[in-house]
Amino acid sequence: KKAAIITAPFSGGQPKGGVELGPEYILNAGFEKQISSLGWTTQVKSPLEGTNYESLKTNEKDKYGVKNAQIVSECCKRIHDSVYSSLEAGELPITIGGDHSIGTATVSAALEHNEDTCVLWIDAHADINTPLTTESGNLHGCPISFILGIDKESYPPEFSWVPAKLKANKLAFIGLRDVDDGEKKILREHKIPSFSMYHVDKYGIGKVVEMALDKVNPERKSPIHLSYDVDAIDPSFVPATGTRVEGGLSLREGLFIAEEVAQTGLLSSMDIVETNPLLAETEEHILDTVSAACAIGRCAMGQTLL
Ligand code: DIR
Ligand code: MN
Ligand code: MN
Ligand code: MN
Repeated sequence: KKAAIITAPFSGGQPKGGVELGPEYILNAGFEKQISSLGWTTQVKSPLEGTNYESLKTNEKDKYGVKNAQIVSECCKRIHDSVYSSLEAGELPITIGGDHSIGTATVSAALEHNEDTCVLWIDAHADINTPLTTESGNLHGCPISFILGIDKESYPPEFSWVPAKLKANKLAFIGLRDVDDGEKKILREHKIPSFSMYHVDKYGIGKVVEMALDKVNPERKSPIHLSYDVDAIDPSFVPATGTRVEGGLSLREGLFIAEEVAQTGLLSSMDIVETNPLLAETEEHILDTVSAACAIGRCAMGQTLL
C-alpha cells in the first residue's frame, strides 16, 4: 500500500488569498504520519516547488470571461503529471489544495490512468460553470466542465491540453446547496446524478452515498476518484474556507462519505481542497478546519471508528 501526498499550494482559481497555505497547515498537523499509521507507505511530492504562480495572480477577466487561465493551466499541468506518475507507479495520490481548480488536473490524470474511473465530487458547489456561464470568472467554479468537455469552443486556448475523458454518467455530486442557474441547466441537460442537501435530509447520508455509487459505479468495480471540497461540510465545523454556505453536511456526514468510499476498496485517488487558514477568525477556526481536512483523508484511507 503506497500513497503519495501531492501538495497543490495554489490560489489562482479564485480571488481570496490564503488557500495556498492549505497544504502547509495540513502537513504541519501531522497528516503524513496519520496516513502512514494506517499502514500506507507515504511520500510527499511538491510539483509546484520552485514556481512563482501566486505572484502572477490578477483579478482581471480575459476575453474568454475567466481569470488567470495561464497560471491555472500551468499549475494544473504540473499537478496532472505528478498525479499521473503516482498512479502509474501504483501509488494512491492524495492531492492537497489549494483551490478546486486543480480538480481539472487530478481528474484528468485519474482518467488517463484508467478510463473507467468514476468521480465523486463532494462540494457545496457544482464547479461546472463554463466560460460562457460563469459570472465570477473564477476557474475553481469550472473544473468539471473542462473535464467533461462542455461548451469546448468557449475555452481559453490554455486549456486545450485537457483531455476531457469524463462521461456524465461517471460523475456524481453530494452536498450541493449553492448552484448557479447556468450550472443547474447543465446538470439537468447532462443528467448528472446530483445529491443536494435536500436529498441528504430526505434520505439520510447512508442512502445518498449508496444511490450515488449505484449511479456511477453500479457493479462496484470501477476505480473511484474522490474530489473533496471541505466547504461541503457545514461552516460551523469547517469555517476556514473561501465560500462558506450555511446548511451543509454535519462533520459526521462528511466523514461518513469518506468512510463509505474506503469500504468499497475502490478508492484510487483523491483531492482535499479549499482549506484557507487566513479566513479563520479565531485559532479554533483554523484547528477545526485543518482537523476536518485531515480526518477526511484518514477516513478515505481506511481509518475506522472501531
Ligand atoms: C460560483 C461559486 N458557482 C462560481 N463557486 C465556488 O464562482 O462559479 N466553488 N465557490 O467552490
Ligand atoms: Mn469546489
Ligand atoms: Mn465549493
Ligand atoms: Mn457561490
